[in-house]
Amino acid sequence: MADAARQVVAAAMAQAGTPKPFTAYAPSNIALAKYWGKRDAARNLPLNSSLSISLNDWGSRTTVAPSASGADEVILNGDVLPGSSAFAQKVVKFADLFRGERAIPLRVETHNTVPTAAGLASSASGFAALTKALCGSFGLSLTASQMSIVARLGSGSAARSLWHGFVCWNRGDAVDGSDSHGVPLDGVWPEFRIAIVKVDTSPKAKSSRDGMEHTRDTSPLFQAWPAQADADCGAVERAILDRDFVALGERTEGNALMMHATMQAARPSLSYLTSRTWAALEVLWRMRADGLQAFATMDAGPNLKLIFLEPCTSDVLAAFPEADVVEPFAARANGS
Ligand code: 2P0
Repeated sequence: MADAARQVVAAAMAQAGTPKPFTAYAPSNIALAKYWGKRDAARNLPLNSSLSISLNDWGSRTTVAPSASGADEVILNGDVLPGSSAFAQKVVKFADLFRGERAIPLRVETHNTVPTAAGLASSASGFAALTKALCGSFGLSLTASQMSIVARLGSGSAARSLWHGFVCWNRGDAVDGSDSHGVPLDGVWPEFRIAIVKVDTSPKAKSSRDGMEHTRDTSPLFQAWPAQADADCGAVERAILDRDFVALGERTEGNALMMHATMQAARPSLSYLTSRTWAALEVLWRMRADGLQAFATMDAGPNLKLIFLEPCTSDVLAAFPEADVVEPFAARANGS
């Protein structure tokens, strides 16, 4: 059966040159309206649309080059990885999409520019940067939308990491996934801030991929999710276009808590949130009752991401002194 991602790569690779060293950067992203659940696991197509904010110079910088050793080499943050490592295997498998049957050994070096202490997953920025670097190395002239389709195959959230700022990943309707890719929203919101509140650094028990499959298959609450998630995505987009921060924050937090509620109702129950997450939420909710306009969202892990506008920065940092604050629309460092 047709798969738009594989077809885009195969058609472009028919004209490809020999690989040259090429470096690309992609930002990490946080979903304000979440992706949780697939309608097609083989093509990695989502049940619902999602919308994110990119994290500016927090992301992945990846260089693809021919391998001098004649074998694939995968380097992460300066460490040469054994071929048996899960990361190396994912990278090699993704590069195989491009190489097909051809023996083209590659050296793939990735640096994550997200502070390790932030406890953020990097598969979104990683697969987006890898897609850009592979395309650049082989001299392929794919559009950003086409690269988003290809990156999606590596990791769904990577479809949103081809752009800075707010990005909507439309679920699309086509069976082959040709209309399931990111679309950047126009405009900037210079006062927009994200604080990463790290409450726990232990590794997650279940991957997102397994977690969303388990939720879809066993949670009686999940049947309510796809329609509500699409409605939330539309409402988040409208709130951004209207610069209505409270509407945006309320939808964002409600969407995240509903996603986690579907997991809690799974059988057996799945929870990425810990007592520390809930304690931090209670601090936030008390402050909000006192007038602070900050809202939380949580992904497949216990840490919180708070969204707020610049004038609230000192109040947020007073309550969460360890938080890292990201300015998504600030001038970017060289190369990002
Ligand atoms: C999101 N997450 O929208 C949601 C919210 C986690 C919670 O996308 O299976 O690594 O590789 O497509 O993209 C994380 O899942 O999953 C994710 P796959 P992915 O950001």
